[in-house]
Amino acid sequence: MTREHKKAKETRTVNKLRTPNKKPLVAIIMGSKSDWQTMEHAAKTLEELGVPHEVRVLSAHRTPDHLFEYARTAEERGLEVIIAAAGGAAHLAGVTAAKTILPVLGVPMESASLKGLDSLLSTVQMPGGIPVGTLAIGKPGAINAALFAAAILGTKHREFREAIRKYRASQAENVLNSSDLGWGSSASAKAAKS
Ligand code: RP5
Repeated sequence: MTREHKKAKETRTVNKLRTPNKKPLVAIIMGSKSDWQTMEHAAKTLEELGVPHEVRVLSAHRTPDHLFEYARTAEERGLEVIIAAAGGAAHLAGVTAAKTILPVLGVPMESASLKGLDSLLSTVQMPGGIPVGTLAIGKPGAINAALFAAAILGTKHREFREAIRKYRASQAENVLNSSDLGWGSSASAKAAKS
């Protein structure tokens, strides 16, 4: 298999519809398949919440015409929220927001040269009039973008509100289960002896 064939195959793998039986309500788009390692955390979180979604690689710089068409038709195709992730001179979220009135959540990718500060600033600093709701750099931003998307959907679809409630409860339980690290009691016993 040539390098080009391999690349195309990998891109098709990322581009698949994640919840094939349901109409996607959320789109995760990203500037490059190299962003997938981070953005799969958004997809996993949406899966956990039962939110139907699709994933596409689309670039503001490398495939501008495809991006325009995708964003322009997103609303009529039934999408309700778009999560857009890009790194470097990250225009993906802003350009997408310019072509749709759907809420667009931007996730700045951690870049090699500037650790994502470039991505963060170019995603967050939108001029007044075209908003992009920007999340944290990298994995936490990817997870929170999914949770935020579900919260937006939750204002209209009760099942996603309930899914977020369960997610929060299980998160709290996990923290409480890990809160006894085994040193608390012996440390206080030692302190009591001295
Ligand atoms: C951006 O450039 C992408 O979103 C990615 O984060 C970054 C690097 O892309 P590759 O050179 O890895 O394709 O457009």
